Amino acid sequence: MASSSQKKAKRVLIASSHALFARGLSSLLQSRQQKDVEVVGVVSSVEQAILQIEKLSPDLIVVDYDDESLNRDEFLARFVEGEKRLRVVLLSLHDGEQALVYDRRMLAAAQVDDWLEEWSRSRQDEYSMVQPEQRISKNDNRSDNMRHFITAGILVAVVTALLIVGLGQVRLLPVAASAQAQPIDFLFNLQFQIIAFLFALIVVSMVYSIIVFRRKPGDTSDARHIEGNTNLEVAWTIVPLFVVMGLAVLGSDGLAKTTRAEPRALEVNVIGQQWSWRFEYPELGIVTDVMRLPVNKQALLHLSSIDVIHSFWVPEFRVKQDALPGGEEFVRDLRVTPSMTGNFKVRCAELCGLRHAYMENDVIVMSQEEFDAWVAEEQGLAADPVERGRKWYTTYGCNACHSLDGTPGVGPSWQGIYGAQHKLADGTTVLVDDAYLYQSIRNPASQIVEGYNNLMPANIAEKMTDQQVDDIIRLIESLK
Ligand SMILES: [Cu+2]
Repeated sequence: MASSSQKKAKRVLIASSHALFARGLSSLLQSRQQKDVEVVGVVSSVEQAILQIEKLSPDLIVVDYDDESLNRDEFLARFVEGEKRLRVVLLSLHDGEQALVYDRRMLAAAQVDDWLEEWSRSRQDEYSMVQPEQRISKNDNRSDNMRHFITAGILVAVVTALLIVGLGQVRLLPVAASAQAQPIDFLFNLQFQIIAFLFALIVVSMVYSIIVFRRKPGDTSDARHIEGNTNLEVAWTIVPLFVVMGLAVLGSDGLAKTTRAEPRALEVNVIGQQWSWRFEYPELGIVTDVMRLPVNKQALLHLSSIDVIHSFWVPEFRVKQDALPGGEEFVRDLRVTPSMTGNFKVRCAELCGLRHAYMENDVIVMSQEEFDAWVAEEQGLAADPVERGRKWYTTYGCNACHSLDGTPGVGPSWQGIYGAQHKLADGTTVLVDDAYLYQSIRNPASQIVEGYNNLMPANIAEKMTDQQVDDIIRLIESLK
């Protein structure tokens, strides 16, 4: 008659001599909305429990672990191992955060009700009790989870697509103008897409959780305690491992493609100096400050520097390489196959001093015919020494520091200095003539003009012939 209702509600007998324990546990169970748990009585000793057990017929005895006056072992011996076979839980409510139960597991307070629920469910199974409400709510949970999962998944896909399409509109990279740019851009875009997905995955999960799983008004319960999820942990270890290994394979392939050598490449010595570039075509006997390259033909650049470390970088070509000082053994090679004609700029990508930001020279990619025409023109040099001097002035980068029109620069302007008296840093005065100019070009540190620093590279004229130095002096003379 009363048996069915007895089985439905868990009848709990509390064993504690502290009134606060019974009250605390009751309110804990109530706050957990354990409506099917009923506290049927409170006892303060094993003897009392034995007396009450028939009358109250509890399903569970909760023993106050911290009550020194109780004999815990006796409770366990009599009710767990004895013929009664009751469930006994030793529970410590020492602090509000954790409840310590008899099998020594640490449970968060929030887990006590899970634990009780689990217990009641296994009991129901024992008695073949069917509680339809509970089954349905479990199925509800599962379909709820699936719904959240699918919704968040769709949002992640949408945000990823928006990021890729939206940021694809922003020109992050300049036009790709070399064969080497293809594998580099491919990898760049691939990684960009992966990063867009990861960004969406993290931000969507976060925002979705903040909005959908926020605490409802009046809900004071704690969240479910989760120990871990092995499947998830294995997945988030294995998946990135394969992604990174895949990227390593693609990266090696890209590196092989960008460094692939073509047999008949055009050789160019690229020399960086503070703060200009010089280009020598050893097979053609041309020296220039504007790099000219024929389209669709690989250029093999030998990079070096005469002073500090510079870095050769034409963003449209994508590839970049340092130009190091130190002579032959420090020469670095870089291969570029221009894939479209046009005007570009080489800039220095290594902070190299005062005018680093202005260390730009023109790079012109032209058709093979135009290139051949330029070579022919360049090989027949001008007859006028001043004209030639003007050429060496830019070719050897003098223009980086010395103006021709009186504009002050890092070094003295060349305008009007020939034949004048120069005051030197050591206090002496010198006449600017051929001998002085020759000396200043060949050995810049020997005589420093007052008000200027010793910045001119000592070996700047190493590659200049005496004829070229003389051409420059004739240019200076023409600026009187
Ligand atoms: Cu530089």
